[in-house]
Amino acid sequence: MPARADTALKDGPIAILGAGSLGRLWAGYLPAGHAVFFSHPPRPVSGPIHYRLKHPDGAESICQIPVITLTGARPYLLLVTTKAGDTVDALERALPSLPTQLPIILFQNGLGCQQAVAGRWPDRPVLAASTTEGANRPEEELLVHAGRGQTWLGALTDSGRYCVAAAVAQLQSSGLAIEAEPDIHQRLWDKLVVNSGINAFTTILDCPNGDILVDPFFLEHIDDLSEEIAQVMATETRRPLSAEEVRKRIYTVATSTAENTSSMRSDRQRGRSTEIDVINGYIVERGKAAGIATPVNQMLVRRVKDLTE
Ligand code: NAD
Ligand code: KPL
Repeated sequence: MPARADTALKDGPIAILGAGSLGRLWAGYLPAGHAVFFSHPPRPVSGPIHYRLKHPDGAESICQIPVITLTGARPYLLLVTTKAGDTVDALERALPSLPTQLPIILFQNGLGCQQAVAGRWPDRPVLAASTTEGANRPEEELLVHAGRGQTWLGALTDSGRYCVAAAVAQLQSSGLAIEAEPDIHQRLWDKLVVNSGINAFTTILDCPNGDILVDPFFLEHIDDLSEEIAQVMATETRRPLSAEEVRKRIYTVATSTAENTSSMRSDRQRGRSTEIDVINGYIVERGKAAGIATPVNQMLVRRVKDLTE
């Protein structure tokens, strides 16, 4: 792979699978003409996707991103910005048409989906991103970049390791902050800790992130939940957190994002399936594998599913 950002077009565009909030964020920040969306089969290609991108400072820019079919496509990178539950299926459809050396970058929250993709395509260069960027679509043709964050990129498969530096250089042309992460599994776990302590509570209580901190239901369960997360994390990562550190991180992020609607609450409000299986559900699964009881995580999974399925 070439290492310089200005070689993108010579070597093909950056293709994005999943033209939702995060896909539109990357497409909107990449230099004009560098990003394309893959069409979403079986939906027909209906010309470019137009939208307004509202930046964190309130300024707006207009985006027009081409939509291409998979047939004959030779992209330079593939950004996968589908929801976790759609990702393997989306790649099953897309990858047979795409070159085997194409770097695939997964942007899903939670864990489980990343291992499923790397396990299904071990010989392809598969990378994962963990991002604190926040984007949402209050209207069909408006993408709001809620606040500037940071993205870390690391390899999930052996061949992915050789692509990290060039992919980072390429994505830096967006102006969004992104850097290589040698231990992406740890980064994904660090984010999982926070999502496991906030998303389900905001969905069950139907409240913004900050409001959970004074709710009796959250206060009843947060200590045991933090203990479960810490115990499972200790079996899974090189830099585990104590239960107290888990609890502190959950409080810190719920406080700093107090007014936000979490992605899970937003999915429920829109009648979409949630990512509970790759958040608290993943902790339940890894707990089972390690012989660690996770009753609070199980209860949260059940309560969210009762509301959304
Ligand atoms: P979204 O629902 O807005 O976008 C997903 C898009 O994927 C939708 O447009 C959907 O139509 C499309 N899609 C589904 N199946 C497809 C297929 N087979 N082929 C092509 N497109 C398909 O979701 P989002 O908010 O953009 O989140 C995407 C992922 O990124 C999630 O896993 C989320 O956890 C993660 N993430 C999002 C943000 C954010 O700020 N939005 C931040 C961090 C991580
Ligand atoms: O990542 C988030 C999400 O909503 O999925 C948090 C950190 C909880 C911010 O809303």
